[in-house]
Amino acid sequence: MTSPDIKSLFDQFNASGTFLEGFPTGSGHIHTTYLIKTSEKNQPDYILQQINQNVFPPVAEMMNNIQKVTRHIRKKREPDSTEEVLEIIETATGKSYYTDPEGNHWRMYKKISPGISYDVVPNKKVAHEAGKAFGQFIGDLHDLPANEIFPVIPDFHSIEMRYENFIRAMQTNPCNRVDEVKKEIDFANARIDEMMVIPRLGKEDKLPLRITHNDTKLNNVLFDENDRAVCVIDLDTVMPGFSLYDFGDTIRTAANTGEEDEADLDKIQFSLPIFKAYSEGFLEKTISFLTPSETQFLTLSSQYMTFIMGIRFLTDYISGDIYYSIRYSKQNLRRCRAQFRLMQCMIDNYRESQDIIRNTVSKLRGGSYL
Ligand code: ADP
Ligand code: GN1
Ligand code: MG
Repeated sequence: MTSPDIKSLFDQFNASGTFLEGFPTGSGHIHTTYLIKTSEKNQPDYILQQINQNVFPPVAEMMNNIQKVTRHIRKKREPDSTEEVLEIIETATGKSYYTDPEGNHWRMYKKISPGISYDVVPNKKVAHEAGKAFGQFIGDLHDLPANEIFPVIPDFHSIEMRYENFIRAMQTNPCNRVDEVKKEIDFANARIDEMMVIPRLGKEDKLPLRITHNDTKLNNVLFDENDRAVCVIDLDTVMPGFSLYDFGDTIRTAANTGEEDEADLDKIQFSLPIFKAYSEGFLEKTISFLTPSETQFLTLSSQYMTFIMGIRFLTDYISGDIYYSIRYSKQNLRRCRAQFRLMQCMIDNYRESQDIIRNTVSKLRGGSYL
């Protein structure tokens, strides 16, 4: 692919400041993201993204969701708040994204400054702050009617759907990779039944449907220099969902002592202190509305989200790496192995994790776990 002309793309948007330079940034797996710097010190920098249309075909609906969500949250912020809300920069014609002559869709955000993102958690404060930020996010959206949000990727966290896709990929075996991943397939098959607990609760209406973020990995919250969380980003998947998904996915990324694609599985441990710090932050902001069935299954949700990502990475590896962007040839397989190892560590630490949740809930509820 030829490099895009970042300057002329920048010119399509209603931005202030003069284009100085633009280069790739971030470690997201979905979009192609560029940082644009402007010449003036008193003007913002920008984030330009080429939207991944394979993953998000309903682009207009997705951008409309993001407009609604950001406007809703912005109305709730005090004018002097240090927390920021993602800000879409409109095009010169007032649209939330620009379509180039080849049909690629582009959008631009104001860059959050300094906007530090972490792939691996550096300390407990970051975990606690991330918990508060993602907890607050669900709370901020509790009064946004669910029918106003378009389900951009239906069944996004449905393990049934992900497992079916995995079985189909194994049967098709387009790249002859199935023999290489027998151990991972066995792990998935051995764990699937237990993971059905959460969807079953959903079907029995035991989990309230809320508007959730659905992609709460640690690097989707930005921090300032003092490790305070300032902005939740990557709002593409904001949809009706379960609070458990949001809790579990940050634990998957933050309580892992290794990278998401760590090859040395001995470096992957489940950090109970980080689990505790995150849980305390998340519960501080959500305890007023979470139901007992939600708090009871927070611990299991970390396994659920880790398992689902392991299955998705494995499916993508078997399918020939068509969904997630990869930097080297077996990255999806390494990501899968790391998820399954992490899940095993979570299983080994289940009792201790559940005690942490119980104690935190009791403390916040003045002595009662329920
Ligand atoms: P992806 O879906 O590919 O993960 P993201 O929207 O999360 O895309 O963006 C990728 C990365 O770009 C983020 O992890 C973050 O480092 C950076 N980024 C995105 N939006 C902003 C923003 N508004 N301000 C600062 N950095 C940003
Ligand atoms: C993707 O966009 P990004 O990199 O924040 C993916 C998530 C996965 C994550 C795994 C739309 O998130 O669901 O949890 O990779 N996003 C989408 O790291 O599929
Ligand atoms: Mg992201």
